[in-house]
Amino acid sequence: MSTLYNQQALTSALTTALIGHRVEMHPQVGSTNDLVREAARLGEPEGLVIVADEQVAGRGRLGRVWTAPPGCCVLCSVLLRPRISPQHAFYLTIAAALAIYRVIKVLSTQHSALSTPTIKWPNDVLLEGRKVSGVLCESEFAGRDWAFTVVGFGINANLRPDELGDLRETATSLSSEFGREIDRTRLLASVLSELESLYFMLQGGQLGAVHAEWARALETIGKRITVNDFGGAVTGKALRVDPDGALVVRLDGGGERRIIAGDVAFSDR
Ligand code: BT5
Repeated sequence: MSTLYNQQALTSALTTALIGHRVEMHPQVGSTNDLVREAARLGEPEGLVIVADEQVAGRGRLGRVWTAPPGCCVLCSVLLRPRISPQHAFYLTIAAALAIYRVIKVLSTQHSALSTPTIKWPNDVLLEGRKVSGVLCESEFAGRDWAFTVVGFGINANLRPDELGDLRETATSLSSEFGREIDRTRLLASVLSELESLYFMLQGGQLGAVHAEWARALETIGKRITVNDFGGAVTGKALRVDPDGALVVRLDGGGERRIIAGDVAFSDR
């Protein structure tokens, strides 16, 4: 039986104080991140949540496409107006990935055959080594001040492997791994609750604790990787993440490189 996934059901399932004080749910949008950004520019207070059943222009980072067939995934954006220093903008990505990771980890404990989820630096949540969720945070600044961040995330909830098309090798869904339909309302309400508690930790200055939990969940550390940095591809061993979220790689050719943004692939060489 399909469970209800609409504005009223989500509003009643929410246990948050700030995130979701206003919820909009749309059958079809371009990108939920765009709608939240427009509202933010018009002065919308933080906490707005916009959800769509389908996106026709869903985005990943660096202009990549986020693919999700209609009616089966979680596609959501949240407006936040952090009071911490703009130099910590990356912590919103950390918090969102961690919120999703926490919820999927709890769900996966009911399935002893599955390994626990992991986070692939910086923003992918993986289940059984495949991407089940991605995070896209977009921030705007006013001078030195942090005006707002749109925290967007997609979670593959009820997707059959054949619906993943070309992504089949690298992506998965919760329903494929758990072998049952996922209640998207409860899933999203739980993620928003975790996101709020991590956001409150950040606002309260507990950046170190949030960073430490994220770092522990990263599967990337200790592995041999190739990462497409802005300056080209580099290969080496992922050593650690710095406090600003940068990935530190010991290069095969010697020396260390701090990677600020890039795509990691595991390398056997
Ligand atoms: C992300 O980008 O992973 C961020 C995805 C954020 C999507 C949400 S949905 C709500 C909100 N509104 C938006 O418009 N976006 C946000 P990135 O790390 O760049 O990963 C993108 C790559 O992931 C693509 O190039 C594909 O290889 C892969 N991909 C695309 N769709 C996928 C899916 N459904 N599941 C797994 N992988 C996917």
